[in-house]
Amino acid sequence: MSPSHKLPKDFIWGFATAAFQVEGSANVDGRGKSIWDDFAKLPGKTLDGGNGDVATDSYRLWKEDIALLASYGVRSYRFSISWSRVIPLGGRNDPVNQAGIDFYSKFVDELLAHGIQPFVTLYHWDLPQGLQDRYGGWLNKDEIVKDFTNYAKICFEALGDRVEHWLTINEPWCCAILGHGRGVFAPGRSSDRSRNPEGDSSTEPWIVAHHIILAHAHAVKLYRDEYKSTQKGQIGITLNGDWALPYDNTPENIAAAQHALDFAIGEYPFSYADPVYLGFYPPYMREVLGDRMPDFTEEEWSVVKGSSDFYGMNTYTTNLCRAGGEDEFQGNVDYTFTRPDGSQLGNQAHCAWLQDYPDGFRQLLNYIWKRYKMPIYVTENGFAVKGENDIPVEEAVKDYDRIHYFQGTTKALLDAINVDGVDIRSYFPWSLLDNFEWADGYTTRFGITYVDYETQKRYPKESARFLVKWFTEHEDSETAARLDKLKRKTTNGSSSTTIANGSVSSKADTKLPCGHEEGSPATQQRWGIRATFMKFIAAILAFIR
Ligand code: GBH
Repeated sequence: MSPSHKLPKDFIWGFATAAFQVEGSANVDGRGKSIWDDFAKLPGKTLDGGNGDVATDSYRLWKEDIALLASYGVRSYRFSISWSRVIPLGGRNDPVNQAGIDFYSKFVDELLAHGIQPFVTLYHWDLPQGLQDRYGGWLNKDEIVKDFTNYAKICFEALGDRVEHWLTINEPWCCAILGHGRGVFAPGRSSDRSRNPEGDSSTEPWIVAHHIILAHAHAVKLYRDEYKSTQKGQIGITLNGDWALPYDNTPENIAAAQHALDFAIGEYPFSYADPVYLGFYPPYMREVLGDRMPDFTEEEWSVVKGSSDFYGMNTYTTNLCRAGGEDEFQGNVDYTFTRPDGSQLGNQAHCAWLQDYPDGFRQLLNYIWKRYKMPIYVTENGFAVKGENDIPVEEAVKDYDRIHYFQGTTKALLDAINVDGVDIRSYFPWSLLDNFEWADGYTTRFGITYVDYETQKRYPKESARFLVKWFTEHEDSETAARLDKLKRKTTNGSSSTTIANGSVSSKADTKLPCGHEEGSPATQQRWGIRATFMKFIAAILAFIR
């Protein structure tokens, strides 16, 4: 493969998860409640009535999950820290839970021992319930900014000597709009009294969004002032945003697509990227929101502007945009996947909001690069195969629609880098595991690994095989050599099994890549021969010794 078809030097790839979606063990080792604990248990909040009490049981199965990552041969793992494990009640004067810190500390050590770089999110939507109860959580500027900064400080202190990549907050749009506008996510606030007992959708989302940006910015300032010079890491925010195409060539729909981007990349009805990277809100936001739009003081702006070392990007799809519509949260733009001629933009996923359209990914990467001129870390990208939850595991692991999606996005990624010249530094498919998909419960599966929720067994899907092979083949050879050395050094001379090339080194265990004794019939067959061979070699070695 010619060098121009490779990924750039030091490119980071791996898989992603979030604490509440995988950890479970809600009442274990001193963890306090998060706002998702009780919310998920209210009738009608999740599609299947699922909650986070067990999830993929990853708090208990953490070593198996890391062994699975190692078997895939990833270079990095993006996971999030549960704030209420570290500070059960959440606040700056509340007790710190050493058991929580110890858990993440040994987790980071184990990752590093396998040559896997931790890529850590501080906040992926699981606010301590204690702070929601005490002062309304994100609605209270003075308290939440101080408490989040204090929580961040504890994490930098405890893990910053080993963590080189920090994300402050995952997708503020979702906390603001889904949590305080539509009321479909915790804490479940909106003006819709048939849905939520409290809230004001016309003001709270903007207030919350505003405070999130400020809390993020203060955590970054703290890191830069007190830790960066010694810990030498990168820190930033990660934003959701999908590409927007005009529905047709009419001027109003072309304008609608730009408005969707202002509200989206700028983050839907509330631009996050413009304030963080450019130091202002998009004028269109002000036009729509008028005096409901909060503003920062000059002093606040000086903390907010430039408060991210990179552009953290979570993106999944592309929307066709039509002017009109009542939905302020989408910038009064209607979304569709159906073109004027009736055809679909791409393959439909299990969730209504997602279709496969890789060219949109490439265009979005270009748009962000031109607008913000920041290196881009793609921190989430993925697909939920339609009906995957309704078929047996043997079929679910043959996830060809997901492979199709990733074939498209990996090619788009490479073209954006090598043809368009966009500075992209990481790619994390969502998700390592099928997991608790928020309001969808467990009905929607985003994993590249299938999880049987009854047994908690993990089964690599075909898409995992595709991705691992693709990234292994496209890694720059110097980077690969450097990272392999790290792995060999830290794993005591043995490189672990990777599913990319199927090679098994001398000291690698004979376990399946799913980290359990057995896999699906298909997986069993594939690994059975290799395992038998390994046992044979091990027996000979034992005999010689
Ligand atoms: C990510 O958000 C999350 O970070 C992750 O936790 C989650 O598991 C993953 O997506 C898969 O969903 O039609 O109004 O309900 C992705 C961004 C923004 C995509 C909200 C879905 C639904 C809008 N999400 N969007 S709505």
